[in-house]
Amino acid sequence: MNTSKQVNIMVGLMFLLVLSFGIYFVWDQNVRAEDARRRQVEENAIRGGKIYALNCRVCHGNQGRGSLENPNLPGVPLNVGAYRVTDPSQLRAVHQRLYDTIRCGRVGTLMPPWSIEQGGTLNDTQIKQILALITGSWGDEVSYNPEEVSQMGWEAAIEAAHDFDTIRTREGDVLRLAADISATDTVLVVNDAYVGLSADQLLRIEDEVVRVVRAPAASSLRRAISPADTVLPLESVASFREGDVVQVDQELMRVLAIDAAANALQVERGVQGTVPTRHSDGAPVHDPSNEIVVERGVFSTEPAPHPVGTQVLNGPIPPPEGPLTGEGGTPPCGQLPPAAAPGITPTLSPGQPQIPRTAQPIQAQVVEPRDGLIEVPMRDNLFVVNNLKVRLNQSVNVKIINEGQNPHNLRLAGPDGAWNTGDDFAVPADGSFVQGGQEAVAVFMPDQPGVYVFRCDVHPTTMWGIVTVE
Ligand code: HEC
Ligand SMILES: [Cu+2]
Repeated sequence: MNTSKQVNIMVGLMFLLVLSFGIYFVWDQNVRAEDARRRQVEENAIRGGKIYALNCRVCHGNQGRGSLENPNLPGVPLNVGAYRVTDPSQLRAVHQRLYDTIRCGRVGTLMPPWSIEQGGTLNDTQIKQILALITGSWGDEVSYNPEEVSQMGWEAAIEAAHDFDTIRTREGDVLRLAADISATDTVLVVNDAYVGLSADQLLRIEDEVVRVVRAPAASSLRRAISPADTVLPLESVASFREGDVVQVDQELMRVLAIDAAANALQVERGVQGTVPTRHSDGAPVHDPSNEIVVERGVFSTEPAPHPVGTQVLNGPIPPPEGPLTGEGGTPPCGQLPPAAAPGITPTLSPGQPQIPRTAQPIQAQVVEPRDGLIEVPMRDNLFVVNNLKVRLNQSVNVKIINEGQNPHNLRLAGPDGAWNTGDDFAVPADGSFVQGGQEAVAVFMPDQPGVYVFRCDVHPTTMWGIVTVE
């Protein structure tokens, strides 16, 4: 082999080496750019989750499932697949609608305006981070996996809610059950009841919500006391009762009398074999039994047994009932309710649920079946027709047509007037929802005359109507 051939081979190899470095470099740049984009959308969705937990869960629920999570919540479900779109033009429309609603609120409902220029507390970036949470995409670019990103955001929201609701004990542990409770026990023993509970406060234990009936007696000394003092000056005597045994440091005392005017307890010192000692200013004075008397299964939850060690969290804050957005003042930007003919006030059959004042008006125009079919178009968020009339013992096909983008359904409370019971009539019949652009039919066979209400389970404060059976 001569030298020039060797040189040529060397040059060729060097060239290949340089070329592969170049390809690798470009490829690596792309991968890094892609990684950075993923991280950006994920981080924004997670921030959105935290902002959500702070501001929105009181109405839309800890998990973002609103009225589906708990019928007491007025907010619509936001943690649903329908918002996590993968089509770019659809994404733009969904983003715009959510953005307008969050910025401006929705007139005539409880949804308040959130943007700073509308008197709210969120800046534009924070609102867009909430959009990343709901849709799983950042900006108008569909993300690599909207479903996965949105779920990350909702997990962050649930975790943040848990953190906000955690109650800490004096030892720095979290508040927990110190004994098992059955579904009917009304006294909870906890690891430390000196955590500032008050009567009527709601607590959350797993999926159950309980209401504090009697908060454990607890306050603190307003001044230091000597071993001989029989008057305890307290910050508040409100939670104490005569006859209680209370604990201060290691000493137990019996409450003989309560002087509400002086905010003081008269006590017998050193009972049950304990020794009177000096106690300093600010020392906790409390019921040593660590018992909380509660009402079980409130806030539409079910009483259930809970094992020892289960965390006891601050419960949900009951959602406000008003004022409605835009009520009595200038309506905020956009989102005006659809112009509706003034509604009628129907006379419902006895026992039917009351139509909430946030509901769409009941139309004067009555719609009856044609060839055994009633069509009920729906938009975001209303029944386009909501005053239906059918014949007793005649089966009729009820078809709902979702012309909007949100999920909807139609549910009749039935003659028993209660939701989600055996005599309900629902479209779709299996209790699912109809996504935007889709429709569903179910056969309605009314066998009792009367005037019944129906609503959409996803929008139970706004989408309502009536069916007259005669
Ligand atoms: C005081 C209760 C309340 C609070 C707090 C609240 N919402 Fe709402 N929100 C509602 C109600 C009620 C509706 C339903 C309006 C309707 O039926 O059209 C709604 C509707 C929405 C919708 C429209 C859904 C759709 O497509 O129809 C979005 C988005 C939304 N809320 C986001 C938020 C966000 C984000 C926050 C927190 C920053 C928040 N909401 C806080 C009550 C509330
Ligand atoms: Cu609906």
